Amino acid sequence: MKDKKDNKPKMDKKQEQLEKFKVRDEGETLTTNTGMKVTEDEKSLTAGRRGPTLLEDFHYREKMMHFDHERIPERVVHARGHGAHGTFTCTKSMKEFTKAIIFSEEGKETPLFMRFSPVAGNKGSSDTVRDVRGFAMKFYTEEGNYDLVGNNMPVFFIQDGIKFPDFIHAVKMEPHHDMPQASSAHDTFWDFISQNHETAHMLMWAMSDRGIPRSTNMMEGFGVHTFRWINEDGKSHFIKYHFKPVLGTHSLVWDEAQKISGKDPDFHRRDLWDSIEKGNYPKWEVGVQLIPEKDEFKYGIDLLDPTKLIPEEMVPITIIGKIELNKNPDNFFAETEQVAFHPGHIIPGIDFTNDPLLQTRLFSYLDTQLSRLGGPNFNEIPINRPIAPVYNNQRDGMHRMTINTGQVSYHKNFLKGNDPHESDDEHDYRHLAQKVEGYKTRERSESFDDHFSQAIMFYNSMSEVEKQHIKDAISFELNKCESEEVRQNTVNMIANIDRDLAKHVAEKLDCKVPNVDVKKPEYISPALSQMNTKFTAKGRKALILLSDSSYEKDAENIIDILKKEGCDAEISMPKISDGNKLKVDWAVDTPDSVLYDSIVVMSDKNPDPMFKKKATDFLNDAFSHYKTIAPLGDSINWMENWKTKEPGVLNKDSLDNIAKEIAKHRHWDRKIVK
Ligand code: HDD
Repeated sequence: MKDKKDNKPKMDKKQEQLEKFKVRDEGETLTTNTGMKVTEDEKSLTAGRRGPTLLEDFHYREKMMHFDHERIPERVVHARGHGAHGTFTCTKSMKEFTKAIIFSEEGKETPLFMRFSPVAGNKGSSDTVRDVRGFAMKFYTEEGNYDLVGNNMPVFFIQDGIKFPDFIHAVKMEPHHDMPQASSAHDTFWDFISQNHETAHMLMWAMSDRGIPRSTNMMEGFGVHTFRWINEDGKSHFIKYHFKPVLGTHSLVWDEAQKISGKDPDFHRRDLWDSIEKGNYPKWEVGVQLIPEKDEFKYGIDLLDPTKLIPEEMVPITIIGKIELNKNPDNFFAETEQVAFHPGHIIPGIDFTNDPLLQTRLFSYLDTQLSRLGGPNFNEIPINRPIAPVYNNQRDGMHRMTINTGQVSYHKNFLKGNDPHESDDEHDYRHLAQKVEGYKTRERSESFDDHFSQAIMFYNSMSEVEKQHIKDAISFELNKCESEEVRQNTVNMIANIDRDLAKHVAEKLDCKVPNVDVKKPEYISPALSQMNTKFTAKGRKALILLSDSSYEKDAENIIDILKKEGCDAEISMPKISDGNKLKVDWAVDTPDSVLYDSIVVMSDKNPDPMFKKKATDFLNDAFSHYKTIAPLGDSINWMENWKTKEPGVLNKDSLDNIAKEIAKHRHWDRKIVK
């Protein structure tokens, strides 16, 4: 819902609730935590002007005590993350299939908070590492919080959560020396991969371009597991959630991603923050694949196996809503750090399946909050509070906020007329009456045994460019492994996916390719290739470098062309004081080519030497990252001749096409010398 005056989102119920907890101290006097006004905050209390500090200094002690304890344990996985508030709007009523209040009425808006997070790195690591990205949503519905804790990839590395600690130990830093930070390029990860072939499909995703997204706003999201929807008649459907970014799904290239990690480790966080501040609200279309219970076995793919997806071409996605992120948090710790997701936070109309990964997750998320947030009352923290009222007999514990009145805190009771009482409303949540039988066992159904068909499908659904990126990524990562056996084991494993892929890696790393009869792909899913996504200049950013202010007019023209297509531009000159009319964002030694989607240079013959060096580097870097560039004026002579004839290299005659060229994302048909 938008406020008509300034197009800013109106305050929803969650924002109204959060507002009550906000502290604004403009014009206020400093106080202690007990509210006493403070008259001196810079000098501790000492015995004499040059004497020792006194234990009596209650103000100093309170201030230091709080500071000493202001860190909490970071998340054991997904430690680094950034988030925002927004709105989910239902665009197609799904009442027929689910009684979930958020999906049952066209036009219904539900407040939500989303957090995005690489998995392996520590809280202080970088945004653009190669990794899976968390895609976690908390919907604040009138019937309770609904958490959908997904990823930007639709499958997972393992089939059963009992292996999660093993997998995470393998991917995170090795315990003896705590390296490498935020990277899967090391022995233990690849040892795990090559000893656990169920990882094959997800490995292809992680080593593909999906592992290095261009932007949070250009990431596809997935619920991963098959869930159930239950309608008012108690009828169940299987569903899989999809979130399609309106800007399309796009990625960085590996060299660029690594350089960004140094130049701006907050690249994704900053981009999300800036786009919301500018009113370019990130958006996703929300869709589901619906599978009637009777069709559970129709596709030959076990819906309970989280290493498998159902191709969109097999079961099409029905678009049921949209997400818009339209408000940045006011306080990172209070909101983004303290938000606590849990796949078990559901509402009537939603239910689980027996996917063994999902089932095990249902234990872990509650449990982990105890050490992270210090006790069982974390749902009382403002960001986690439901907008639905909470009444039960749970009491006390660390940091309890509510004051539950009265004598009675148990069920059943006579003294309070049995309140709070159980609901007898048919609409409210009841476990689906599912027939379960069998022997207790630690065995898995044979339908979980096929580990390679979908890895083969994924690899073969990629374009040649994308396949090459997978080959390069695996070679890079394995090259960082010290154990020759781990490298060979991995080549042995990927030989089951594609011979050419295995050959490429083996040749680079001096391994042998085993003779494996690779299965023919059973199907190809074009929707998996990022070549078939949406392309737009919206959300992109160009850097325009000017050697002097005589080019300001030309720069303004380009900015106009770009702005019309929703593409931002920043200006750099030798010094920021060099601008005449135009605001100069950066002195030329501050920005970097890798932080932009396009580089434009306008220069005369004798620019400042630093400007010339930087602008040449920027153009060459952007060229080798397949980006649109425009070397204008004398800068055309700073590039090798052949490059200026390559696709996406504009000159003064083709400059008007700049937004169209940027919208292509990358010019893959460019010859790049590697
Ligand atoms: Fe998990 C965090 C997503 C498997 C145990 N997970 C976490 C977050 C996301 C996911 C997005 C960050 C939430 C946030 O922003 O606070 N996890 C997934 C997906 C999985 C998955 C999509 C597979 C389909 N996770 C998984 C398994 C287990 C866990 C199998 C354990 C059995 N995950 C956790 C956790 C975390 C977590 C240890 C760490 C912090 C937290 O929960 O709140 O409980």
